[in-house]
Amino acid sequence: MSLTLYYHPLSSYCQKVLVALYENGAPFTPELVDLGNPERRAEFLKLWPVGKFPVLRDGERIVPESSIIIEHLDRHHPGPARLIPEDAERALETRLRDRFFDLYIQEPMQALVGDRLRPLESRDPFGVERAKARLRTSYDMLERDMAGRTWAMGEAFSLADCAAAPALYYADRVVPFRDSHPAIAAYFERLLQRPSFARAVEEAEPYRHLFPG
Ligand SMILES: N[C@@H](CCC(=O)N[C@@H](CS)C(=O)NCC(=O)O)C(=O)O
Repeated sequence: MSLTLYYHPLSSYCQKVLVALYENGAPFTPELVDLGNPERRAEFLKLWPVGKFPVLRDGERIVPESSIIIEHLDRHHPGPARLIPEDAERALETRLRDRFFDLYIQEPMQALVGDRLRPLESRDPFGVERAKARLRTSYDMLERDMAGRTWAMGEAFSLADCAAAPALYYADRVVPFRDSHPAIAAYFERLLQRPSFARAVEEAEPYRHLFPG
């Protein structure tokens, strides 16, 4: 079945899936979605009314949600890189780490970026402080966790690293960690050098000016 990825190159969750696709080597057609264009938005909402990307089309099947897309690729289009370990316990641990990056790094990062995009009178200083505190707690947890590890699950690159790379990339722009958290900084450097993520970052470059601040 042919694969189409509905995405935007600047989007952190889309980059998470791009990293998986580039690791896996599965051929796919990229379909850039401009949510600011009413026609394109309406077409996209027919696929996934929630209106969030990435969304993968695999033949007739529509697969939303970045983690589920990566699971789908691993199961139905396995490539050289298996991103979910075979071992059930390690698979569970990998999914937990994926959830950690999505819920406790991406989510507060998105709240902070979203606040910058609001008109001044609609900003939410309380929400901003709460999101910053959540990020600092997550950094402290991750700093302890990454000591002595190459990737989030140890030696094998996994789903959790796909989630980590764009989450940390943008989180560092809103609450910098490189001076305060050396183990995360070293991990992030490895992620930046990883060809799959380096490619996603390079492809986002023409849109970088759209990132606030
Ligand atoms: N849980 C979703 C989150 C996806 C998400 O938040 N995507 C953002 C871009 S990074 C989006 O579509 N934003 C547009 C909007 O909310 O209107 C996933 O893992 O795919």
